[in-house]
Amino acid sequence: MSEQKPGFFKRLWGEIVGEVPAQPEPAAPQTAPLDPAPEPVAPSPLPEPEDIPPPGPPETTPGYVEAIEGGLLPTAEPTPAPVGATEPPATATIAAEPPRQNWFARLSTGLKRSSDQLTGSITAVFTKRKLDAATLDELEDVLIQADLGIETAMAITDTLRRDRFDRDVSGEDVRAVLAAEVEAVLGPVARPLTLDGAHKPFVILMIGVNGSGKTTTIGKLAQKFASEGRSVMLAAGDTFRAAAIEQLQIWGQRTNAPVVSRPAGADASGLAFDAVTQARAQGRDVLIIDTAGRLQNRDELMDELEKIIRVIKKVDPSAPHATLLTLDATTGQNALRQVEIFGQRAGVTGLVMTKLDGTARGGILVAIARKFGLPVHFIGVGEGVGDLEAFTASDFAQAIAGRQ
Ligand SMILES: Nc1nc2c(ncn2[C@@H]2O[C@H](COP(=O)(O)OP(=O)(O)O)[C@@H](O)[C@H]2O)c(=O)[nH]1
Ligand SMILES: [Mg+2]
Repeated sequence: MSEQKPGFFKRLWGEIVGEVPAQPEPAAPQTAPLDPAPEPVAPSPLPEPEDIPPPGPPETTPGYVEAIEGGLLPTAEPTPAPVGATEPPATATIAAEPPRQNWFARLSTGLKRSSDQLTGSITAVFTKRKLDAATLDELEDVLIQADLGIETAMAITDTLRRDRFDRDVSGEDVRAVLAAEVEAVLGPVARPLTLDGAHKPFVILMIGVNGSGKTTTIGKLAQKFASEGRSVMLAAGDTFRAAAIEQLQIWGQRTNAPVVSRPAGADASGLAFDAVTQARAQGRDVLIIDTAGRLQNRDELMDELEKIIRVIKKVDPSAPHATLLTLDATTGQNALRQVEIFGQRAGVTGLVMTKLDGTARGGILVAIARKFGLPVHFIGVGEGVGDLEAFTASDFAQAIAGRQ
């Protein structure tokens, strides 16, 4: 269990699994597969005002892609702004973090709803019943609906069938088997992000579909690295909207990290080049580069990412040293496609799963781990600067299995 936040994983468990048997989240992304192109990659579940599609064209134009950035093509007018790193002004207005009390209250509310459902479904199925074929089928359905993946669901039911068939089985027995199987799958992928000090700067490229949590995760990472005594620089590589640049600048102010930016509409790879050059000249330890996720089809998005990577390599052939893909846990099965496609084109080195605080679909991480074996470095559990947890297999397994 998390020592810093007692009870956190219990709450997380409620969020992840408690809702599973009753009703899968009505998350649109599941119906937005990456294929066939130019199908949606994934809609932003939390669109910012500028992301909301205007009435008319998006709905009426056949094939109009809404997935990335809610269907909006880049419309931002370039605004005059100086090129280069902006040191955070000493008097910067720092957006206030929501009080922790509110955060815990929100989680508690979620837990109550989840645990009610938990009592009403999983426990009802497994308490004081002999384990028979019908029970195993029900369990398999529950696990598959939890997005754990068919292989993991079958591994769990196979274990129970082998060890407990025709014997009494309790919800706790089932949860123990679930936890063990999930931990076995996640153990090999739970690997910390190691910053190799030989690279100065250590360049991290943050990629992922729009709304998946790239910019927020960059802010959280900047804070974490700064608190470890590293000097951090950020690059506002999502150049499509002024608001996206401002969002990163606010994180820069909060975390005291200079932000390299160009006016909205500028070429992202040129900005990345400048950023690596400046970070190197200043002897920064870490440079984190934000990217857009909203180009109108995935080829264009991937082309831009490839170009950014090529250009970065002109300054440092070994960079980027980490390419982190953010995945929104609420996206469900579509996350598998995102890993596949971003992995093919941009060479993902590690994953960060965000929004595990507000979903019943965190099981997808297990399916992703089993299929791709990519390192999972962090999980995002809220919007605040401190809401990034290092990923540990046993905590996650205990949480998703609802064990103390
Ligand atoms: N609840 C929750 N919200 C998050 C988390 N990470 C990001 N968000 C929110 O998700 C929305 C999109 O995040 P953003 O970082 O802008 O995504 P980007 O488009 O990939 O850069 C914002 O409203 C964030 O505050 C998380 O771990 N938990
Ligand atoms: Mg962003």
